Amino acid sequence: PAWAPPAAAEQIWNEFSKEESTDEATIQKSFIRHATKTLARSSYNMDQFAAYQATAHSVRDHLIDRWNATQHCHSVKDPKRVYYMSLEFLIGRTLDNALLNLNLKDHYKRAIGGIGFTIEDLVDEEVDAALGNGGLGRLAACFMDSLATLDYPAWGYGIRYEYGIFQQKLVDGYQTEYPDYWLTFGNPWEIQRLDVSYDVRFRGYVEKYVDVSGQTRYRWEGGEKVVAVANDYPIPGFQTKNCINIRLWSSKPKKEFDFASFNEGNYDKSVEEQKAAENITSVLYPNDNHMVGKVLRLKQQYFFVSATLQDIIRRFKKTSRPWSEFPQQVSIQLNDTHPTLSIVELQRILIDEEGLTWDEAWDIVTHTYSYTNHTVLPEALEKWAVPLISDLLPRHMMIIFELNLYFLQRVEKLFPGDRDRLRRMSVIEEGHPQYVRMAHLAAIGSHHVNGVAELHSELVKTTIFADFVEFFGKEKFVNVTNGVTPRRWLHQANPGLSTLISEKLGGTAWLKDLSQLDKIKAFADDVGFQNRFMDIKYKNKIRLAEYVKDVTGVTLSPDALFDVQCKRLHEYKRQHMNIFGVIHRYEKLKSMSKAELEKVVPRVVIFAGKAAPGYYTAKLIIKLITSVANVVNADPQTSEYLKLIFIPNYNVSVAEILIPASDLSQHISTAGTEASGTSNMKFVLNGGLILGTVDGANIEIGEEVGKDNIFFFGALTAEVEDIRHHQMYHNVAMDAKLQGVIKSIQSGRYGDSVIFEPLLGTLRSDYYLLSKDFTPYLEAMERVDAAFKNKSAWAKKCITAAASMGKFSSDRSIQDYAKRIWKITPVPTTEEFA
Ligand code: OX2
Repeated sequence: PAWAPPAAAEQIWNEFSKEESTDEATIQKSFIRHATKTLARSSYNMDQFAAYQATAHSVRDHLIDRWNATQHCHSVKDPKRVYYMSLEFLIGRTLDNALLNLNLKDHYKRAIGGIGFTIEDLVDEEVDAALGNGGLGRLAACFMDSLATLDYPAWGYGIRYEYGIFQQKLVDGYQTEYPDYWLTFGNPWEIQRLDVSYDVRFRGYVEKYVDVSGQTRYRWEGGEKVVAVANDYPIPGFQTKNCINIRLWSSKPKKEFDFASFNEGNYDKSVEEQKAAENITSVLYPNDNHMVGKVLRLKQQYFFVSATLQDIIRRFKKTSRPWSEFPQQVSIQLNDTHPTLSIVELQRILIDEEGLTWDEAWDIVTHTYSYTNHTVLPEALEKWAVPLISDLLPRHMMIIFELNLYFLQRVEKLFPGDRDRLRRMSVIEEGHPQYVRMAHLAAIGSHHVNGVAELHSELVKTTIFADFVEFFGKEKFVNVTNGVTPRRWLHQANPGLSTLISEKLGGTAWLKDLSQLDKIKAFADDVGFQNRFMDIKYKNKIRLAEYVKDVTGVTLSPDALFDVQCKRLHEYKRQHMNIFGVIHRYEKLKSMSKAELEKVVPRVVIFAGKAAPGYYTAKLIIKLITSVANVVNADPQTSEYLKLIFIPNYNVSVAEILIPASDLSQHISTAGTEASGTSNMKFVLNGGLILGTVDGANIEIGEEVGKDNIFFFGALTAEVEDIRHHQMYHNVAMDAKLQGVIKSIQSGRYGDSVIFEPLLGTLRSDYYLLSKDFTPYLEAMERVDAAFKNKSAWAKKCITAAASMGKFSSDRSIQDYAKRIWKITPVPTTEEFA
């Protein structure tokens, strides 16, 4: 039974568990208590990092108080909760974000200043929590901020990787990868919960038996077990008491140590099992939008799924409701197919362990889950070899075959004799070996499937799930356009602009209701406002130029047009089209007279982003960028008009400097390939314009900001297939300007061109349509240059565009999910719990 304080002690508990006050002296006392007691430092043994740690611990106390209050409130009120299952959470740094969300920044600034440190310096000491690859992981982090801010009873579940996404360094212009051991100096933001742990089984065998009521049943036995331990990461809402939790699992051995082996002198073997268990949560797989079928990755997925479901079920069982009420209490969102085994695992628990019938169980499962699809690119769709799953999870493989059979029987009923349809829709892809198509499994086991932007959600319905729409009906397939949190991506990253907006709107309420930004449009023509707006941009460009100087040694002029493309390296995102465009620009500058040069808009082109370590072509694109940069930046004839930068090790913290400083950002994926994109939203929100294709969320951004305030170009999604076909079978010549660029590379101007041949070779089949889009791309660039020359008109565009971004708050996305898919309502933490 749970312990309760004796009546006489209750008042003591209440009194001393109250959140500390936030006056200067109390903060200083808390800082010094943590410096001396938590860290065992003293005034003569302090440094900036220790000061960061002490500050973090002090802020963490506030988080924990609110976290406790929120948990207490939720367990008393017992509302329906949403569980956001994601193999990635790209959180970035926490200190600044927590201070701002808790509204404590000014208090800490003064208090820490009084002790002799500067809060901005301390913020810079923190290492990023980089437990994600790119957009998908960052989306999860934005969603957690919105869930907390909007008071929804929500949990995030994920893995506490010991190594996050690798650190990227440039060696001779090539990407080289270094491990991201982010936990070296501890992590003040996590709370290890050794008391919250679960066994997770792998391998073993399935036993068939007859139970007391004469039913044939199965149980999964034997194999090996590891332990999942919880690590909690508090996520504070903005201007609310609510503080929710991301629970990240780490793996531990079940048997600490094999003493028998040890005593026999077999030291290696005695620690082997321990190592293997710990390995499960060692490292994040560094592939974005690309499936690699490694056993350890499958182990990660099941480990995470098993621990999470045990935790959810334990919480559900506390209130002794019947199983039939599970979907009224629990909504589980699958962030892509990575956690899809959860569907199978819940079915297994319900029939094998809880004794429900297959149909009762399946009814609960299919009313609990919903699934977000983030891509229609074939190489990114997960499929696991049947022998792999059979070996690791024998009972799950049985259940998958069984649910597939029942499903296909229903398909057969609706479309009798349509064998090709059965083949297309099956969860099992036939072949040697067979594969399990995770997207089919996720769609069959979920009540809703959503895409992440309008166009993408249409593509989901007409391509990968066309047959499923015919079978289930179109209501199951919905759109929830992505969003970004304005707290981190404007208030925190761009304090200058945030302050200006608050001044004009009379307070900070817009940060919780981004549609209010609309009122800023009224100032778009106001020259005084334009100047202030562009002055903030200018200062952000200086901040970026300082950073660039620091990491690359190159000097940038903030008067130039800053043109940024920062995202994971991928052929579909077409960074190579951008660098080919830069080469074209450079060659043109070289051929210009002095008089012509004087009319040119100076430009700084900035790239940043990581390539998957095994993605050869993507890595070659980086090498080409850095090779061209070496030549361009050293050319006195053009250096006033063109600079080229590759910022290494792009991550959330770099994005926070880069995004507020851009005049133009590029989102130039081949139409139909980028599901949404989310940095496009951040750039416009920060007063930059987009050069983009008619793809993903660019389209909806264009609808909001108006066609004069975005630079669109390129083939449309509906044309892409025909263009590919035509190129392939009709000997279409390559675009002449692109040919010129290729020649320039092959001339050796940017170093030995032989190394770039494999990259140039991709242009022969040109799957991503660079040739088709190249001239329109260059023409769009000319429109950008012309527009940038008119300072006031440019400012007006930027202001209008930024003020039109209300739709793209992740708060709106989360409200969409909550109302239409999860059916949950806000539960604010009221005073009696605080
Ligand atoms: C990304 C998508 O590529 C991107 O377009 C989208 O904005 C983001 O997810 C968030 O929805 N892995 N990463 C993604 O998809 C996959 C698969």
